[in-house]
Amino acid sequence: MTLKRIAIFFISLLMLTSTSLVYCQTMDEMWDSATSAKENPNLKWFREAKFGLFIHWGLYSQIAGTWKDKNYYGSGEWIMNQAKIPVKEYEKVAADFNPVNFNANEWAQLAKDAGIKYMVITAKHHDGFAMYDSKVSDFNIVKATPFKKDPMKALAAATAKRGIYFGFYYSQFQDWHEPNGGRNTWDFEESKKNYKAYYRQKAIPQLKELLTNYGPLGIVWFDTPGGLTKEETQNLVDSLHALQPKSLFSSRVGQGLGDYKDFGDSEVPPIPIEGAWESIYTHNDSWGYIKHDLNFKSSREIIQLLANVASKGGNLMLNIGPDGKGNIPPYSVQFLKETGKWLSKNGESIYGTTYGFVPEQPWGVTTSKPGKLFLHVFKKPPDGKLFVPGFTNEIAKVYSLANKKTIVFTRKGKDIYVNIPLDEDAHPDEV
Ligand code: H79
Repeated sequence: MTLKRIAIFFISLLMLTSTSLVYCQTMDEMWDSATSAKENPNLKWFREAKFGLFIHWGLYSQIAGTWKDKNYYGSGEWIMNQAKIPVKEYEKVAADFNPVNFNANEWAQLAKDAGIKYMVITAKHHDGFAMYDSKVSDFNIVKATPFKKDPMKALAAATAKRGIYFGFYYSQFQDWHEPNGGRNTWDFEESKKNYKAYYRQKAIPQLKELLTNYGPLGIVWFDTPGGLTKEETQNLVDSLHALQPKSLFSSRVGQGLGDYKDFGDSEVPPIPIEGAWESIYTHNDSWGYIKHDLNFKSSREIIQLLANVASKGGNLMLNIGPDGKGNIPPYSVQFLKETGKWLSKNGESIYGTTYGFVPEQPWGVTTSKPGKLFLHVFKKPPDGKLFVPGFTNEIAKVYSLANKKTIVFTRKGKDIYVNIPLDEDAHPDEV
């Protein structure tokens, strides 16, 4: 038996500038078998991508969380529902929606600089407003607003140019604009609704437009299924897959018929999960733009979230909510760029990895690649000795990923202790 050696990387996630990672090499065979299971070949890019950008952008971005002098919190894209705004009044917002600062190349370049590998944007949220040129319903950005252009065309081109996979979010069941759509109970009586008619007249034809007119899509991201049986959902999936055979469908298409799994909104599973999956997170506390919500996660928090999700084997799709003028909130721009800087040095510990075989520790989490273990250190132990339990593989080398400096370690039975350098991060709270 040949014991192949391990290299351990050490990344410190304490400071942006000195994120440390420990890297180990183990038996290649062990890792090969872990990834040999046959799965949908279209999932390969998705499993390696690790970092996606979710964008919630619609008429609610123009409303920005305030309706009739009352501020709403939580989910800006829900304001029509929360304030029970009648369809006729909500429609009027379109006359003021003119995102003149929207710049597809800037958005796509920000994603690129942030180290993002795929982007999913709301083509239609629960409010029923189409953010693209739709022939199916006039309630869309081209017909109903002074902007008159299709931003999705430009974004599809700008992402393709940069090698970023592009996808649409589409609310297939909830549609508060339509008498037969799901969940508008303040304008329309639930008992009189004919969901099938809504699917036939709006949702399916619009999905067909989106899957036909915007080039190859990486993902179609469905949300909050309803109103269809399993068989009807299967028919929907089949008819859409025929238009985009390689596109992945999110699990919220319903009835267990998605290609990969999404957990609840803003949820990371506590232990590693097999198979392709994704965690979605808001950057502040809302998906859609709310001007009084400035509770943005710092780049350090984003990086730790990304590492944490990767350490359980999944992708992080982080959301941003551009405003009604088409500006991405400045904190999102800044913190995404800082995340990208960290990834440019430490990306090897994220992209193409899977969960690490050392479970979550008080100091942080682990990810792995064949022959390598990455220790993501969020919190350095006060004595500078990082305890890595149950580690019996032969170790070739332990070093810092960012600066490649070799790090000393000691073995005690089945455990190892890695001597990580103590630096300015030792201060718990520098004021
Ligand atoms: O698009 C985002 C959400 O709008 C959507 N999924 C993510 C990706 C979503 N649809 N439904 N839900 C989430 C669950 C609904 C939660 C609610 Fe509420 C709790 C609705 C009313 C109370 C959240 C808080 C929305 C309004 C207040």
